[in-house]
Amino acid sequence: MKDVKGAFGKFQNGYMTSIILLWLKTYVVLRFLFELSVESLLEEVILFISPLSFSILLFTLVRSDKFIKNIIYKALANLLATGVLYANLLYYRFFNDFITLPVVFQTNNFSDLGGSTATLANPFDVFLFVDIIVLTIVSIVSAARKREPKAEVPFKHRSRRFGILIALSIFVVNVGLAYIERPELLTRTFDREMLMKYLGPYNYQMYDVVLQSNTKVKRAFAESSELAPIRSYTEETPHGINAKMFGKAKGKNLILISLESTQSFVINNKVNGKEITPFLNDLIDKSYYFPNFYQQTGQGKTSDSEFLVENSLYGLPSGAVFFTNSQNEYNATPEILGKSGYESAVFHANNKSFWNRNIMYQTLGYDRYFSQEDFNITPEKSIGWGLKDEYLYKQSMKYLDNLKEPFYAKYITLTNHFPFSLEEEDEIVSEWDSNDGVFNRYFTTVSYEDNALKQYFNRLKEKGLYKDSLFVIYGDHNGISDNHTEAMEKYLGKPHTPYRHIQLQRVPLIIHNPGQKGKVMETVSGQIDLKPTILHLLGKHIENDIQFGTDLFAKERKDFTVLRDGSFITDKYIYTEGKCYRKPKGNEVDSKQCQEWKPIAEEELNKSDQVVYGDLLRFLQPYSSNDNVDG
Ligand code: GP9
Ligand code: MN
Repeated sequence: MKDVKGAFGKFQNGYMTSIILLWLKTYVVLRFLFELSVESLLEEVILFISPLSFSILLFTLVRSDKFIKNIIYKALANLLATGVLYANLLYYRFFNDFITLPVVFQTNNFSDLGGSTATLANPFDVFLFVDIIVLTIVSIVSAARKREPKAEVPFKHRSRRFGILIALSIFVVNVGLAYIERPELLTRTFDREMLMKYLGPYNYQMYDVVLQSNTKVKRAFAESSELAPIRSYTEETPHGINAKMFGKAKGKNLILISLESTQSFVINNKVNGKEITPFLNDLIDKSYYFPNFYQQTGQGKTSDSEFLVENSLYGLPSGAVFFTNSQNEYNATPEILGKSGYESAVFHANNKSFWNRNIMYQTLGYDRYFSQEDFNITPEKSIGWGLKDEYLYKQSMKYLDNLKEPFYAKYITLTNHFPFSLEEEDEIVSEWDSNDGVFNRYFTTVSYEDNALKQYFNRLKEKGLYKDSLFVIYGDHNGISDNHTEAMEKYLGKPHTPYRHIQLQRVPLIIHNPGQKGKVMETVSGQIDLKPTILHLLGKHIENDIQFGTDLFAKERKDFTVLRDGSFITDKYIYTEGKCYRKPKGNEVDSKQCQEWKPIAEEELNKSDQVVYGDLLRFLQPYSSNDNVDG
């Protein structure tokens, strides 16, 4: 009890008052001056408590027994915290985003901001600093009144420890509640807006510093000599070129469509007697279709798939590489195509800071990013995660019109995202009838996605853009997790085994070059293979690059692909959870059968991780491209 008194008892020292004022003013700014979407009572509670732990910690750490020091430290600490808060507010008013370390070092961002500070600042902002001034004056006056300042109750070590303990406990409760809303928030990062909402500005800023410093440390220990063995490894794998296919779509626009949570098992399949994806099924008959194409994402989900596709590098074993390594040097597809005169743009109607896209897309070399703020999103046009796919496509047309041809346009769809909600009027197939609502609804949103794509193709045809474009359409990752195995078993009529789990990681890949004949390509492949495939089709072969994938049309490519958890698939076997299974029945066989591939799979992932952690592409000579390879 004495500790409680020691830590909090002396209001006149301004300890508690400072804590409460910083907490409350931060809350008010968070809640009313930033436009954070607070969607539930729990989110309200989290937002309310989020600045408290840091407030306690800060004033506990700086508290001193000496009157003058106490006054000065308290004021400086408050000024620092309020400064961070205010900097975020100004930054938000300009960029509609929060400060993260990489942008602090991008000088153009801050010079933009600096030039506009006068317009961004509001006279009422001064109230953010009023408490500091008032508290300081009150403390000085009360100090002056005391005859013997040293008679102040000393702030014992025990009391400081107690204050820290209270701060940590509140932090744990804060994070615990945040995890109820968003499991794995700290390991996967997700979105700056979410972090700000769930951690408060100070904890968020500290988290950001830890995350970015971790990356910097790993990078600092990397040396250019690490590059040679990795290059010789990636060059060992045949990066063949199919002479007949090379340049098949030369000069065309590239339209890449990431189908949210779309797995291959829905292709050419039915629900309640109706085709689930009639448009894709038709398109497949006029395209190259890859039934053995696997998703290779990790915790970064959609963003990992983007990373794999654009760079032919794997995402990381934990966290989202879009957050952890957004400042690396890459040779990504948009940058490469940009050097050949392509204008590149991404269309995705979500918060731009989700998966750190607004930062990462600059690094990857995109010219434009059309995000939530560029679309007209109304409740009628939205469902689940936001703008319905049909409006994403529809509203993108005017932007597409303004892109210089040839262009590279990437669409990231959203409607087929967990929990797969759809209004009845948008249902093309009806829900399936198991006990599992999520699984039943999945068919309706996949079918909606398929139909929206059909409308998009019609629009492109009307505009005359269809024939001049190469289409690459792929599923980003699985949508039905192992929480729905019972329904999946019932639907497929097959027991769920580790073998089946891997086979369910197949996502559709359709490469459509208008006018071509359809062909089913059985090669075992993954998202890692898309970059060389696309570039070769567009007639670009990149020297001086590190790519772990292989052109899907190359004659000498091996039937082999590795998933992020180390599982792998060959033409005959699947290896997962330490066991080897024979295709196509999935019976377990002696693990020796898979043995020869195991070290290759490990090496593949390790080498790619080494490239990313060490930012090794910065040591490469600038790439050269050879447009006239004839195989
Ligand atoms: C978010 C969207 C979905 O912007 O890409 O992300 P996911 O949860 O699928 O990774
Ligand atoms: Mn996704």
